[in-house]
Amino acid sequence: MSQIPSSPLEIVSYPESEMQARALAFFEMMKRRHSTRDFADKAVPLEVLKTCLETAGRAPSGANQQPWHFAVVTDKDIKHKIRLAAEEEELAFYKERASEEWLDALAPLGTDADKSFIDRAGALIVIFAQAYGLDDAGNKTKHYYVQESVGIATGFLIAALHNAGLACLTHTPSPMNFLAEILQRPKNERAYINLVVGYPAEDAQVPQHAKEKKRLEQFVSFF
Ligand code: IYR
Repeated sequence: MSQIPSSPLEIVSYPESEMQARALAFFEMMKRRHSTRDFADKAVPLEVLKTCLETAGRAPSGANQQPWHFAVVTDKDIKHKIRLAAEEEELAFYKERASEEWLDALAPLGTDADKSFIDRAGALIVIFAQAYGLDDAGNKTKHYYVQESVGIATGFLIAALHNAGLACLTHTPSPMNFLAEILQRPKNERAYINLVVGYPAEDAQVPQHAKEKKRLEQFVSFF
């Protein structure tokens, strides 16, 4: 490899038995993660969100360009504005835009155009993908593997939030241009996911369908 400035990789190695115990403990923790639409009407600690966002910011990305922006919304008026704009799109989706096939696929989840959980949940983390960069002079710079990079960072964030004891829902109204407008994001950014974050309601439910996960043999092959 060519000589580039570098520093040692800080990785902790474990004996094999401990590796497996740690892998299992993480799996047991992540196994309990499910999206929910039932949130408690309760503020979430900003400090916890910030720490989880630090984790998201450590995701690998194309050419380390980190082509993401996370807009944290806890202001009730802005959340409400987002709820109303989302419900307008969702109404059109459920009434006209969605194909029969799509509605059939969603039926076991029981979703509809009611997005009142946006008002209740303590925070929205609206994730934006930077389709291209803008240098100091305002010129466009190319970004690589944007969707992959933002997807990985979102995965890091979801795992971090769950680990901290918060629930979330990946909400993807379509189209979601209204998010960039309301949050006044620059023209190189596209809303990627509206992550609804909060304490779960005491009786928070998970649809049975969401618990039906493929077995390892169904989604993994070894060569
Ligand atoms: N955006 C709509 C529809 C929806 C689509 C998929 I794919 C889902 O997994 C869930 C919902 C909504 O949020 O209701």
